[in-house]
Amino acid sequence: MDTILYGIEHKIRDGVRLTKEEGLALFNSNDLAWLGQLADIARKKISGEYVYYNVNRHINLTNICTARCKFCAFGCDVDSAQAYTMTKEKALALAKQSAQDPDLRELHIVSGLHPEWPFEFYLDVIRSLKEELPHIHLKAFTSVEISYFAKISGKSTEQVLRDLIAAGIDSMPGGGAEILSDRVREQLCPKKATAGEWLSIARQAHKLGLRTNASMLYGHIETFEERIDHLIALRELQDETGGFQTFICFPFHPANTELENKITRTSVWDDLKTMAISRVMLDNFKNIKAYWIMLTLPIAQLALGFGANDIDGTVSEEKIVHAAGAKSSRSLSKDMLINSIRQAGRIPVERDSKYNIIKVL
Ligand code: V47
Repeated sequence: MDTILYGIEHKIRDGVRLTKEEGLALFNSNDLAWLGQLADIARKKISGEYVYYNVNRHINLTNICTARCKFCAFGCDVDSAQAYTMTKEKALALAKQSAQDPDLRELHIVSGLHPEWPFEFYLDVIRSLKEELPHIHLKAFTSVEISYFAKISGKSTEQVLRDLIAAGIDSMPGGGAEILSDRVREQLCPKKATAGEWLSIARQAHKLGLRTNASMLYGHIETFEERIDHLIALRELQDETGGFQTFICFPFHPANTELENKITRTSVWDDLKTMAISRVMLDNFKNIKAYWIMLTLPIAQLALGFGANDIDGTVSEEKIVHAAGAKSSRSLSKDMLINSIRQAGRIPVERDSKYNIIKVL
């Protein structure tokens, strides 16, 4: 084994932080079983044997989006045949229907950047959901949406966050980070928040007491170096604020996107490598999520041996990645999640949205 790889193994065993060069050396290594072992060592130290899941529902208020990112098959123009919008009443009805399940704990709310809706509409939706379902955690709006709300309302991003907190959001999901590189964003998503803006909004949210998630969309035009820089940018912000709850890596799904004929779906090899490297680089993140919707359940289960300690939730009605050809189902029962965790030899734990334990199974 190369000396650099040998040194990395020692560092991980001793709990010492890896450098950018070491992260890159891991991406350039293809000893997947060894990488899995390293990630497993780090995972055991940081988060133990529990694997978390929750009971949640996604609500996407609209797919009409002014950003039209090249990697996205969900967003569309106002006059597209696929375009839809939801009224506040419709969102409430969906939420109430899901809340008939007494185990439902979280609504995950993200949407396209609608060209005409005012910020007040989003506040109104959140206020009504909170009023009708005060026991449900509202994980709503990415940093990209916060940046857009600031633009359409003329408010600062800090004021937008304050207004949303007053209306009832409890945390923010990790989407919209994509790759935190201006080069990549200029090519793929020039019309939305820059890398610096995404990070600065996450920082502001953490300072206001909101926990947020972080993510990375990989397997498109980014280099390994850009993946590592992305992970290090998140690690540095986490050192500063401690406000990230979970990291999630999203394998790019090309179907129905502008990149469809140029890029193929990531390999399982890359999915597991990226999961393992994320775990060992992000030494200050307690939770690394294997999002079964994007990975498929069998790969999410394998990912539990490559650093992951969370498998996301029951989801019900995922739309974003299914628009891009995802092969997983759109939702899963709790029993399916629990069985997959047990089959991997780990302990299933139902959690709430702040990682408080509801039930150890
Ligand atoms: O921000 C969009 C990604 C994200 C594609 O925080 C794509 O707990 C793959 O943020 N192929 C939205 N990925 C999903 C999201 C999320 C999901 C589950 C849990 C959490 C959480 C957050 O999906 C987007 C973008 O990065 N995405 N298009 C695509 N074609």
